[in-house]
Formats: sequence, C-alpha cells, structure tokens
Amino acid sequence: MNNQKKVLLVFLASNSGVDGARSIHEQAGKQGPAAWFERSVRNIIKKSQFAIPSLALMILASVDVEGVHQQICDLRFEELPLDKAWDLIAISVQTGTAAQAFSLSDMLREKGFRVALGGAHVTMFPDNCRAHADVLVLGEADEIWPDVLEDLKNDQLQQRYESERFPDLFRSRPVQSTVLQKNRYFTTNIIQTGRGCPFNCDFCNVHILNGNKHRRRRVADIVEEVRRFKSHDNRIFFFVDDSINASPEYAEELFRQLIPLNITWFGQATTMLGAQPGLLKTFARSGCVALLVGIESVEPASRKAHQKNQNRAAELVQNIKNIRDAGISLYGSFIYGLDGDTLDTPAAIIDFSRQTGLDVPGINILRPNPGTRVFERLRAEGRLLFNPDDISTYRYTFGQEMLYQPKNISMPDFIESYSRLTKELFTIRRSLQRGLNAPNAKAAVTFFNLFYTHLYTLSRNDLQQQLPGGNKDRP
Ligand code: B12
Ligand code: SF4
Repeated sequence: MNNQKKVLLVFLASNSGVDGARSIHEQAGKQGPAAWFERSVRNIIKKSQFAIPSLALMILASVDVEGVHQQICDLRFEELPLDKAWDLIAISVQTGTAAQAFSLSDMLREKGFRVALGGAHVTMFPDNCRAHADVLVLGEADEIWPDVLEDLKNDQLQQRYESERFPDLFRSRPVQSTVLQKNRYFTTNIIQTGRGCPFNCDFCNVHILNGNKHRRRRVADIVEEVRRFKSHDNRIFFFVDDSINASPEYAEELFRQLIPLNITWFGQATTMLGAQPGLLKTFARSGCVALLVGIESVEPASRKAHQKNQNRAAELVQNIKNIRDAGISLYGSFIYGLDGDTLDTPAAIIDFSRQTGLDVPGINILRPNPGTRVFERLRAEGRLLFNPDDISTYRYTFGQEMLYQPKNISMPDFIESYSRLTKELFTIRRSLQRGLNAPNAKAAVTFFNLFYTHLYTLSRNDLQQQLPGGNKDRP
C-alpha cells in the first residue's frame, strides 16, 4: 500500500557501560589494529553483557494499526536507515542517553523527519526534551501509542501525549518477539509480569516512573506469551521485573504454571526469596538458574541513609545461602560510597561475599540519577560533580567516574579503596573459582566474572583521572 505510514522505533547504544565498555578518555577516531582489537573486545562484552532487546520497543512495535508499518532500529547493531521516507522516527530516551538522543533528533529534524521521544527521561523531564521533538510521549505508552499511530495516519499528530493513569496490565496486549532480528541478541525472550514498586529507595526512580503500587498481568497471558516466545526462540528467558518475587502468591501461581513448559530463566529478586521456601522451590523447579539481587549495602548506617530498609542485614546472609542451596546462582549488586560507608566498608563487602559465596559480587558506584531523591539531596548539599542544571550531562559508565563527593571519605581515599576492593574480588583465579563453585549456569558465571575483571580494570584506570594531577575536564 503506497499511502502506508512508516514508523521507525530507535534504541540508542549508551557510550560505555553495558553496551561495551570503553575508556571515557579514549580519543575519538582511533585507527589501526589496536582500534580493531578494542572494537572486537567491546563486541564480545556487548554479547556477554546480555545484549538484549528493548522490551519497550517490542511492545510499541507489536501495536497493530491498519495502514501503519513499524520497524525497530537498534543502534547497537545497525546504522539508521535514512534512505527510507519515514513518517515518524520515535526514539526511546533514558537519562544517561539523553544527550545522544537530542543530537540525533536535532539532526533528523534538520533533514525533515518528524521525531517523537518517549521513555523514562521524557516522562521525568518533558521540559528538557521539548525543544528536540515534534511529539513527546509521557509515561508508560502501552495504551497511548495506538492513539499516536491513529493520529499519524490521519495527519493529526499532537505535540504531547500523556495518559492520565497507569495502563491496566490486566488487559491482554500480546507482545510479539518476531518483530526482532533474533540472532543479534543473547535472547529475545524478554518478559515483564508487573510494574511499580512499593519501596522507596532514594537512588531509584521506579516508584516515580511506574507508581508505588505493584500492578500485575494476568497469569494466563504470561503463560501464553512464554509458550509463544519459546516456539520462536528456545533460549533462556529474562523476566525484567524489578523484583520477580514482589507478590509471592502471584509469583508462586505463575511459576508453578510455567514448570511444564520446561524453560530456563533468570531475573531480579529480593533476597527475601531465601525466607520463602515454597516459592524458592517453585522457582528452581520452573527453571530459574540465576537471579540478580540488590544488596546495595552491608552497612546498617548506609541502608538507613538511603531508605533501603526492606531486607534486614542480619537476615541477608542466611537468605542468600538458602537461595544458592536451592541451585540458583546469585549476582549480588553492591553500591560502595553510600552515605554511611567508611574506609572499613570494602573489608565488610569482601567478608560478606566470602561468607555468602555470592557468585558475582558486582561493585557499583552510586549514580545520582536526576529525578531521584538522592540527586536532589546531593545537589542541595553541593556534592554533585556534574552540572545539575544541565541534566543531559549525566551519563552512564561502568563505574568509570565519580559523579559526586562521598560523605565520609575523601576522593583520593575513595578511589584508592574502590580500586583495592575490585582488585581483591576480581582476579582471574577468583573469577574461575566462583564459576566452579556456582550452583548453576557455571559457564555464564565464569564468563561474567572474567569480563568484570576486565571492566573493573577499565574503571580503575579512568577513575585515576579524578585524582589530583589527573585530567579533571570531563571528556
Ligand atoms: C531490564 C532493565 C535493564 C536491562 C536491559 C536494558 C534494555 N536493553 O532494555 C539492563 C540490565 C541491560 C539495564 C541496564 C541499564 N539500566 Co536498566 N532497567 C531495566 C528495568 C529493570 C526494566 C526495563 C524494561 O524493560 N522495562 C519494561 C518496559 C516496558 O518499560 P519502559 O522501558 O519504562 O518503557 C515504557 C515507557 O518508558 C515508554 N517508553 C519507553 N521507550 C519509549 C520510546 C517511545 C518512542 C515511546 C513513545 C515510549 C517509550 O513506554 C514503554 C511501555 O510502557 C528498568 C526498571 C523498570 N522498572 O523499568 C531499569 C531502568 C530502565 N534502568 C536504568 C538504568 C539507570 C540502567 C543502567 C544505566 C544501569 C547501569 N548503571 O549501567 C543501564 C543502561 C543501559 C542502557 N543503555 O539502556 C534506569 C533508567 C533511569 C532513567 N531515568 O533513565 C531504570 C528505570 C531503573 C531505575 N532504577 O531507575 N537495564
Ligand atoms: S531499588 Fe528496587 S526496591 Fe528500591 S525502589 Fe527501586 S525497584 Fe523498588
């Protein structure tokens, strides 16, 4: 059909971090074998870091409006196909990729394309995005995207779309994984069972973006989705929920029904799972091989300072042991540099990791994401090291720069102690050992640990630039 409207849905690669770590001080335009080698390593990292598709764009691309054709363009793998006459180019924007999104949309609009922006950053900071788009879509777009496409078809596009309430997830809205090029990704089996979080951690904005009530999808819809996805891609499933055990009864019902489907899966959970023996057993029986758990801090003072109070530290150790004993490997995510942390904290993290046998002890540096309470507090305390009035200067890296001044530790001491901590935990020998000891997914655990030894080396090198005598200008 000639008058069919064409929509391109764009996912951006971030400059570093999960999309293939590189030094933030790397010179642009490097050539030759060294550059080729670095690019190859980055590509491997991209895969090992679970280069997974954007569920948001899968959902949008699955909206079927007669007379509109949609296509996903994932810039981690391809160039923009600008030879086609797109009627609308829609870009997914997160705060750490906002600067890239804006320069891309400015360039596209100069060429005469109409651009829509949506995603977390647009939802939180529409005014910051206004000048860079023809259309802004605020919030979870499941129910308003069909309106946008209808308006596009009728040449009645508006400048701003925003739904008045969170979408009703109980209504069936089939997502198609066939909209993706399967072989690019680690897996295309990406599923979300619910949205929203009743907790209030000050470094997170999920409770702002998705509300503080946990909304769930119908179990039957998810079971059907798993069956359908599996017939297209037999690889592992990733449940992207922030906490897959947020509603234990619901999770029990869902994963019990998934047992006969014979899948393997990983997801994110709270360590409370270790105190839920029935659910733990169901998770293991339904094919759960690994979980990411947010430990954040082993320091009671830090947990209190950042309102991460849902798991009491004393119960953590036993809960982690229980989960691993059930045959599920654990990636434990720590943040070092929280407000209750001192120079004794790294030793406490090392002890904790050894005591619990965590399979991947991920050490993160706090990212004060604009829009979170921790960002506002650090700004008020004058502790931010980037311009808080230009939030698009905030960016994602793999722990390669400090974006704030720690409370109780000087910057040189912090960088030195972070370096010692990551060097101690991530040696090749320890990485291999953790892989061998992992209760499940041994190869993936080994792979992950080995890559982290590489990534932490990169972070340590980049962080040196923030020491006295280093290059303090942000590249
Ligand atoms: C799974 C996940 C990941 C995965 C996969 C990412 C991927 N390839 O999609 C991994 C582990 C790789 C990851 C990495 C990171 N993540 Co993450 N991640 C998530 C998580 C848990 C789920 C994302 C998801 O799939 N949601 C389901 C979809 C359906 O929801 P959605 O993305 O919000 O999309 C809806 C709307 O936003 C909107 N929408 C989105 N895009 C678009 C585009 C258009 C055109 C329109 C109209 C609408 C629209 O409509 C969608 C449908 O309702 C979220 C938390 C959350 N609850 O959402 C964090 C989250 C998105 N991540 C976040 C962060 C910070 C990161 C990292 C920087 C972490 C780090 N320090 O390295 C990296 C950045 C990676 C990158 N380049 O994007 C933040 C982003 C905050 C912000 N304001 O930008 C979130 C919100 C978590 C948080 N605590 O605040 N992440
Ligand atoms: S970090 Fe996890 S528990 Fe805390 S508010 Fe965010 S999603 Fe909820």
